[in-house]
Amino acid sequence: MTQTATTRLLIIGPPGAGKGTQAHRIAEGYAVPAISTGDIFRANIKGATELGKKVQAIIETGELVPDSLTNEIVADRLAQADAATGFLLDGYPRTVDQVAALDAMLEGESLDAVVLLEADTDEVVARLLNRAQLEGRADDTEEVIRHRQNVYAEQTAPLIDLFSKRGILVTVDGMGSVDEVAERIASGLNGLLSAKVVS
Ligand code: B4P
Repeated sequence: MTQTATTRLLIIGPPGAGKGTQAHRIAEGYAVPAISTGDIFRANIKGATELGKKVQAIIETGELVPDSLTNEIVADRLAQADAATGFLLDGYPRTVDQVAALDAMLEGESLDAVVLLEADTDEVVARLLNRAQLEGRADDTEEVIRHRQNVYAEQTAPLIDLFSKRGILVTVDGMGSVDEVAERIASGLNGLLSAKVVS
C-alpha cells in the first residue's frame, strides 16, 4: 500500500453498508486508528456517562446526535497522540455542517480519500436485522433501521457530491463477501493515494 506522511481517511455509506466492518481492516492496513462516532456514543451509553445519557434516546430513534456535541467529541479524539499521523473516520462527518467543522479542525489539511461504500437498501436492512439477532442493538429494529436509511439519504448523501468535487471520492460496491469488498477498497484507495503521491 502506498502511504503519504499522514493518511486521513473517511468511510461513508448507508447504515449497514459495512463501514464498521471494513473500517478496522483499512485502518490496520494504513496503521492509523479507526475512529467511529457511533462506537464512541455506544461506549458512553454503556458506561452511563453524562454524554451517554444525553445521546441514548436520540440514537435509539435513529436520529442524528446534534452537530455541536458530535463535533466536540471528534475534536477531542483527533487531538489525541495516536491520530497525529492520520486516522480513518467512520460515520463522521455525516452532515454538511460537520464537514465544515472537520475542515476547521484539520486547519487547511484536507482528507486524503473518502471511501463511499454502496449497497442495496434491502440488503442493508437484512444485514442489520441479522445483527439485531446477534447483538441486540436498540437501533436495529426494522422501523428504526428504515428511518436511519432516510436520515442518511436526506442528511448524509449530499456529502457524496461535495467529496466528489474535491476529487477524493473512491466509490466501492459493498455487495459481496467481506473479503471481496475489502479487496475493492484496498485497490481503489491504492489507486487514488498513489496518484496523489506522483502528482
Ligand atoms: P453508526 O455506529 O455509524 O451506525 P451505522 O451507520 O448503522 O453503521 P454501522 O457501523 O453500525 O453498520 P455497518 O455499516 O458497519 O451510528 C449509529 C448512530 O450513532 C447513528 O444512527 C446516530 O444516531 C449516531 N451517530 C453516529 N455518528 C454520528 C454523527 N457523525 N453525527 C450525528 N450522529 C451520529 O454495517 C454493519 C453490519 O453489516 C454488521 O452486522 C456486519 O456484520 C454486516 N456486514 C458488513 N459487511 C458485510 C458483508 N459484506 N456481507 C454481509 N454482512 C456484512
